Amino acid sequence: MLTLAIIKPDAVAANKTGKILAHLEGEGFRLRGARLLRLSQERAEDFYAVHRERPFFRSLVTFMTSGPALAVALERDDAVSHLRGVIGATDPAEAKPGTVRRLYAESKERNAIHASDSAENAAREVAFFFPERDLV
Ligand code: 3AN
Repeated sequence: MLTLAIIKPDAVAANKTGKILAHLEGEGFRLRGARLLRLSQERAEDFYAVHRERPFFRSLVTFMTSGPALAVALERDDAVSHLRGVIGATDPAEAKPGTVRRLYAESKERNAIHASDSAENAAREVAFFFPERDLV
């Protein structure tokens, strides 16, 4: 089963990309696709369309377009729910010790990593960044 993670601009800018990828590999995820990219405003708005009405939407889009991010397609048994556990709560102050966000995130918005939250969203989000031919 595949899921989608994005190592966000805060973590890429702070040179935490390698540590976060090592953490994910240590949890048994295998890389099936990887792309370093800078999201355009239009693409970021599309990706986060479900949050359009939330008060933090504009700020989230500004942050996600602020610099390079690394999108990765990851494979593992039970990939979606396992990755959600590994990344921890949205707010790093509330994330359990040892989770990616507790270890590497700066704040509730600048929270180092995105992970798909359902099988349906994982399928949409993997396809958003990786055409079938780009999955290895
Ligand atoms: P998660 O990433 O844990 O699934 P969501 O889907 O509720 O959390 O939120 C999507 C993204 O929006 C978060 N990763 C975070 O960057 C940002 N975000 C969520 N809630 C807030 C908030 N209250 N203030 C600022 N940014 C937020």
